[in-house]
Order: sequence, then C-alpha cells, then structure tokens
Amino acid sequence: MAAMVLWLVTVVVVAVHSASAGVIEAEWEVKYKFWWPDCKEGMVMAINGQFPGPTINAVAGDTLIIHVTNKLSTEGVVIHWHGIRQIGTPWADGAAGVTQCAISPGETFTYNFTVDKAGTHFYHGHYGMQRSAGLYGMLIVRSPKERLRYDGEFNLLLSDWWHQSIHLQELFLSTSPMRWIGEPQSLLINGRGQSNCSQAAYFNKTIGLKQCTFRENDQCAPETLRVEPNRVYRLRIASTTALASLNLAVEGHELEVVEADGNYVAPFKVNDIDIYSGETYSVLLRTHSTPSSKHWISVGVRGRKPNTTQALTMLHYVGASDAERPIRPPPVTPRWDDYNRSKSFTNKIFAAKGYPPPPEKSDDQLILLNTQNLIDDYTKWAINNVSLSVPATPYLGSIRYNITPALHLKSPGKVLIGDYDIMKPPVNPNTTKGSGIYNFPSGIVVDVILQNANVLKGVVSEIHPWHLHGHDFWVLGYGEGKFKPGIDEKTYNLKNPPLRNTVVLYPFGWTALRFVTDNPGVWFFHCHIEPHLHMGMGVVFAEGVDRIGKMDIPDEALGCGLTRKWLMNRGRR
Ligand SMILES: [Cu+2]
Repeated sequence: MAAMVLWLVTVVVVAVHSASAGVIEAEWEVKYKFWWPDCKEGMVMAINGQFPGPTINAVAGDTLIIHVTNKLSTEGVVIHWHGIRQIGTPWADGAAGVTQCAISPGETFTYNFTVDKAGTHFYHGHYGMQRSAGLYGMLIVRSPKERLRYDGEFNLLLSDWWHQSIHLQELFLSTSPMRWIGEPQSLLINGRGQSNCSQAAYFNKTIGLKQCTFRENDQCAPETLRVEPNRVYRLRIASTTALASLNLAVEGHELEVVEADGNYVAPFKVNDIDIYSGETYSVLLRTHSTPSSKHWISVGVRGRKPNTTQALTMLHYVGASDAERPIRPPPVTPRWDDYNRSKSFTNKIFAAKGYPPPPEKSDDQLILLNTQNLIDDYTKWAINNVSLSVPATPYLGSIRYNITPALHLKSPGKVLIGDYDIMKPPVNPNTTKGSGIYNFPSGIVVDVILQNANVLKGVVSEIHPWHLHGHDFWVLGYGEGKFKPGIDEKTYNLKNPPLRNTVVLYPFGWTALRFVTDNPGVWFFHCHIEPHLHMGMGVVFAEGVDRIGKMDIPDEALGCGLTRKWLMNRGRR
C-alpha cells in the first residue's frame, strides 16, 4: 500500500523552465474508467484518471519525457503526438505497427522527444480505434516570442462520442457484410456533451429533447468560457473526432483565424469555422464592451447527414448570473452538404507573412487514388488498389535492422489513376491487402495528389481529412473531378500556400500538397477518420532509409514481431 501511495505521488508533471529549453517529465497511467461524457454512463480510456487526458503546456525547444504505463487489462496502447514532427526521433511518434510495438498491459514505455516549434497540437491513441475510446488531450507549445497579442486563452478539444464500445465498433466494421457504426450519439467539447437533453431546448421544442439541468460536478456539464468585456481571447481549437467534420460558431461574435495546425496563417475574419478531424486552429475573439451577457458557442456536424445534436457551451461575460440563459438562440450550423461554403472557407487560408515559399519544382509526384472496395465481401478502403494492413513487425524496425522477411513490404503502384472513372462506383471493386509503403530518398521535394472517387454504391463520394506524420506540408491547391497531370499543376499556389499537417479531400475532387524529405523515418499518411483508417485508408512513407539504418532506436520500441527475434539473438551473432 505504501508503495502504491508513493507511486501516486510521483504521478505529477514536473516542469523545469530555464531561460533556455526545459524538460517536462510526466508519468501517465492509461486505464478504462466509468465516465458520463454525455450524461450517460460509458467507459472511457483515461490518463491518470482524467478524461480528456491532462493538457501539456510546453515552450518551443522543450524536451518531453512521458512515461506511459499501460493499465488496460487486455490490450496494447500507444500515444501519438499529433503535429510534432519528431525530428531525429521517429521511434517516439507513437503509431503502433509503424514506429513502435504497442505497449503491452502492465508495461511502461518512455517517449522522449523535443517540441521544436510553437503551435496548438494534441495527442491521442493510435492503435485500433482507441482514439474513439477517449484517449486524447491537448498539447500546447508556446513561443517565447509570441507574435499574436491577446489577453487570455481557452482550449477547445472537440470530439464525437458513441455509446457502443470501440470493441463492438471494430467488430461492426470488420464483419461481413460490414455493419456501419452510424453517426455519433453526441459531440463533446473538452470531453463534455449531452445526448439526452439540450441546453437550448427552451428555444426549440421541436427537437424533442428536454431542457438540461446539471448538478455540480456533473461530468457532462459544459465548461463555460468566462470572459471580460473589451478583451481579446485566443481560442485554441482541435478536432480529434473519429468521424464527424465540424463547424464551430460563437453567437454574436466574429472569429479571426490566425493559426492552422501549428502554423500562423494570414489573419481573416469569419462568423464560423469548419474543422476536420486532425486539424487545429487558433482564432482570436474580441469581446463586446457590454458586460453581463451570455452567448452560445455551438459545434455541429458538416459533411455527413447529421443525426447528432449540436454541442453547446457558453461564452459567459463577467457579471452575468449563472442562472441566466442566453437571450438569443445558438447559431445554426450551415447545411451539411453545402460544400461550396466549406471550400470557400478552405480557400481563405494562406500562410502568414514571413514564411518562405515552397520549392518551385518537385522531384517526384505521387497520385493516391482512394477507392472503396471489397475483399471477399469485407468492405475496405484502398489507396492505389492496396488496402493498408499494418504488419506485426513495425516498419521502423524492419528497416532499421534490414530484416528481409519483414521487408516483403508491398508498395502500391505509383499512378493507377489511368482511365479510372472517379464519378461512378468501381467497375471491379476487388482489391488486395498490403503494407502500402512508398520509399523516398532524403533531400527531395515530393508532391502528393490525393484523388477522391465514388464509393461502392450510389453516386456518393465522402470527405477524407488526410494527416501526415513527421512533417508539415504546403497545401498547393484543390480541384474538382479528376486531376489532370501536366495541366492542373499550373493552378498551384506557390506564393503563399499554408503549411499544415492535415488537409481535407473534398468529394469527387483532388488535393495537392508538397513536402521535403528532410526528416528520416517511417511516417504514417492516412485518413484521420478512425473507421476509414481501420478499413485500410492509409499509406506509409519510408524516408531516407539509408539513414534509418544508422539510427539510435531504443530496443523497447521494437520488442515485437521479427524485430523482437532479431534483438533477442543480437548478442549471439
Ligand atoms: Cu476517410
């Protein structure tokens, strides 16, 4: 018992900030816990008993040392640091099967990496569908020389929530015929939402929900944002949804977008923002001069026909009473299928002044066609006709130790788009499973064109937000229909494209991005929609393979599959 108490006492964040870089060290225990995220009891994956997990507050240049102990009784776990490039530490990226072995129950793994530049980020589970189970939290990296001026800030971590466990969801998706998990039961703001009542029911009796009443300390009670008049607040917004594309608005207030995925953007004002899974934004909100009022902050679903009520919280001006309700109704979320509106928002995003433009030309071009397919009646997603199946031996280990049996990694073809008709269901829906790996030498400029297509049935194409690990990339442009090589490149924005790590691919369209292979490692590139990734929608970029062969990688990262065997026999050779 004494040992237990001692253990709990050490579960604190130790932050040491000197004039130069500091160290943030923490011990985390990941464990299932009963929780009421949307006023209904469910099980969440909590860190040190908290849901969402603890917020990390770092300064650019800091080293993070996070000891993660897996206290789940029967499943492995990893943590991915979303938006951190992991320069020189690809083994700490936290993608199970790609950069490391999942941490076994009872074991501890130490992530040790530098947060090299400021930005609004988050972290989340990256094994199975554990992100959907609630394994996430904010990761804020501040700049010692912040260029934005504001008086206060709030973090808004957005997620979606199902009442079914992730294990049931996984079985639904991987059974034949596939059973769709459906739309989420609720949307959460900082882990809090409501599924059986609405805070704004008094405005709208037709939604059929009763007015919420909360008791003190209810886990589903909203976290209100308490503000003063005539001030500027920075809202740091991150979406870690499993499925939903979202729109956020604050009634009666403009939002000035200033940061996207940890990079400053040329400021622009809007009444609401669209945010896709994997993206982060900072917006500046100027409060009015009149005190004592309350305004709704609403988060609603876009891009899919919604069956989930808006998540709501309040902007609470000093002087307003707790019992008082906002006078005006919550903002109405724009129509889910008004894609032109979404595109007009996306097309407003440019790099802030001071960012150097991208290289003018690329050395390599990769066109990734995403299709919905069938393998023996199992529904899959495939990229260039390969549905990603992550191998038992992590790619990083296979490459580091040149383990040949594990290296029969199947690379999909580079350009399969040919005469494929993206506007119709696939003529031949069959596909194969593979490891989806592409090799790039160090020091080249790579263009990736994401090409969307029709799904298996009907005239439908879905939104896919794609996230690249290990890099920021320039978003060069978007287009309708099929990408025309040699022609569409002429439309690229090479002057001030935004730097991001996540980018949206619109239905029946294409998205072009560019990055430089300056970070040797094995980097996941995938759709951030959890069920889509689970069904194979991803690829892996192996970058600077010759340099990976000389890298220092902790053995603990690779103690599974064929690398485990290799490490066990190392001394005997
Ligand atoms: Cu997707």
